[in-house]
Amino acid sequence: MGKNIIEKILDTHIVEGTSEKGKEIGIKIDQTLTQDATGTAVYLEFEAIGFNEVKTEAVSFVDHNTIQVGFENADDHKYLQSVAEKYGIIFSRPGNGICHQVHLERFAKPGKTLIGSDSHTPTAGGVGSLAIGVGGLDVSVAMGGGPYYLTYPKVIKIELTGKLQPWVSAKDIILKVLEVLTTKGNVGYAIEYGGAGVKTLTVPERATITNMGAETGVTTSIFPSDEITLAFLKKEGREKDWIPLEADPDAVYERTIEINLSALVPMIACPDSPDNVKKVQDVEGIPVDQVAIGSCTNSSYRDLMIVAHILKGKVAHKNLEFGVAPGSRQVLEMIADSGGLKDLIQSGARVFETACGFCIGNSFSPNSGGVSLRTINRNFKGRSGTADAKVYLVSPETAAASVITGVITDPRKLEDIGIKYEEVELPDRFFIDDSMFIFPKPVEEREKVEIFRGPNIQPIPRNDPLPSDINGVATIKVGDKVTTDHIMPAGQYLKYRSNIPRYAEHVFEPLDPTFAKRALENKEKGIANLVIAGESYGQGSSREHAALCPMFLGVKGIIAKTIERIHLDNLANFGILPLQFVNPSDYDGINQGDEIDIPDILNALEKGEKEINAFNKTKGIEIKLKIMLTDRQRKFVMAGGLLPYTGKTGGKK
Ligand code: MIC
Ligand code: SF4
Repeated sequence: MGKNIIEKILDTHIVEGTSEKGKEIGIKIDQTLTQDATGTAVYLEFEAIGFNEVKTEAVSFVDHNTIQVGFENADDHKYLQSVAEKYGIIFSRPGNGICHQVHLERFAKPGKTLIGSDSHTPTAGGVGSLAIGVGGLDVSVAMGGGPYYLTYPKVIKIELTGKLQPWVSAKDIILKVLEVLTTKGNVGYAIEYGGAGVKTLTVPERATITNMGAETGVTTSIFPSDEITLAFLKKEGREKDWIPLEADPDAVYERTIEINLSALVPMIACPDSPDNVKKVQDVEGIPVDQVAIGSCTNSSYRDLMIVAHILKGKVAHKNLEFGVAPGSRQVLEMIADSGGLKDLIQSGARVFETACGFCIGNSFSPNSGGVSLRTINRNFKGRSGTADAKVYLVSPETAAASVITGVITDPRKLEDIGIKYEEVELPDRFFIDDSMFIFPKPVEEREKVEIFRGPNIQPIPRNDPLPSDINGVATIKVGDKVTTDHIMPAGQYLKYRSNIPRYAEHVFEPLDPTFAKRALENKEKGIANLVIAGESYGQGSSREHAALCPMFLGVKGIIAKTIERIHLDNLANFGILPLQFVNPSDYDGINQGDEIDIPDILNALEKGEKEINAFNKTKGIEIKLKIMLTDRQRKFVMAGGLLPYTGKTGGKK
């Protein structure tokens, strides 16, 4: 039987387990990436485990926390740079660009495995790399040479036919995919693109699609590696990295979804979820307060040049604020060179630094109740930094059209005001300048490197072993689709990522600002905190802080209808029990504040039980729960997490 692309790459990287869908396997990892906001924890953990050098091609990027109000972010940058120099990691200096964009340009390779401590790592799937977003501790282990464990995924094929019409672009394709697959129910799946339509898409366009595949919750998304991939790698001076990669003609898929590109129209994700997708024409006319173009989804040369072309000779509508953040230094240099930057400046764009910036909510927040049109990938409530803002996700074309009119506008209408569609030609060679990377020194020189630890760098706290019985309370009850942005908000608190006790003060703040205090009080009284949740708990970001900080507050278990992949692994890594209702309707029988016991839990884990009974003492009801742990994970959850299991403390001070 033939293989699809994902099976081909997995099967050449398996080091533990067998190629059986739904079963846990361990794979060898070729490349790793980290970014600063998750990276400090990754390297504290790497040090705690006691590794002396990296075994992967590892890159450490600084792109998230570049606002630097106070000393904290700068402390983090210095820590990261010194760790990189010590252990032989490539360091991408702040200003060099967003990790995924830069990795795609300079490092991503077809056929290789990549894991990154950021959920949008699958961006590299645009060149045919098997790229997966994971929690930080999993990256530390892989950097040290350990396998990365995942469930062998079931593969969905998205068959692209036809060709995009003018004013419709890659973002509209992935929004269409999100309309079909939604943001929940896709755990255990991966997406592979195929069909004649693939040949009509350049690598940056493919990368927009694989990037935002993260929002569906699949393990990864990938495109074949073909002559278009080769052409892209040539432009980057990396043709030697190319290998051809395609599915066998008789490859088997779990399900096939067909999208006819010729029939696709501009799409928009409405507040407050990336799957609340509509046609732009159906929401046209809504007044816009802000347009923000950038992020790892849509800030390539092609994306910014189409915006520059649309806005040439125009000024942003007086009722809105307009900002652009180029994805990388390469993109910025190239739009400067080709005149696009001038057109943007003349249109009134506020040109931000090449970083995540507004996408993570640390700057350019919208006004109260404001409508913000963004080319980014997430519009969760409050993520922009303004709790009641209404964020819409759109293509660069729709964003630019709306900059001119001041209202949500279908870009196809631009023709009515005399703006002709012009395809953006990619230059033969991209601007290549690796001078903002610091490459590893020879091993002898690394020994002398002193690691910088400013006051913001605190060790990773250690969890206690799991008690034999859990006597707990439902400290909080939340609904469906609670994201890691709800559990562990980023934005203004990002600077505490390396200081867990301080960051933990804000756990669940967007949903219940009293949670952290209440949880700590319970912990001090020896009462276990339990979180009751609906479907798709922990979707969104890979931040392990959404497990680490609740752990610090004494959270012992999450009882949910379903839990998303990366978050589930993070919970296990830090010794929090991921439990799912056997009967989802039991969710209704629990109220916040109910006392809940899970007797004999340790014993159940030891014996490999798949289910356990919990008792709601307040209501006198028994609740059947599935224990969502593999045999491998059980061992370390019993010990209080992976670090205590391996006898490691939480990092040096
Ligand atoms: C995000 O887009 O939510 C982030 C910020 O890039 C996160 C990582 C983080 O929280 O640091 C992600 O996607 O994993
Ligand atoms: Fe940065 Fe936004 Fe991409 Fe996350 S989604 S890596 S915050 S640009």
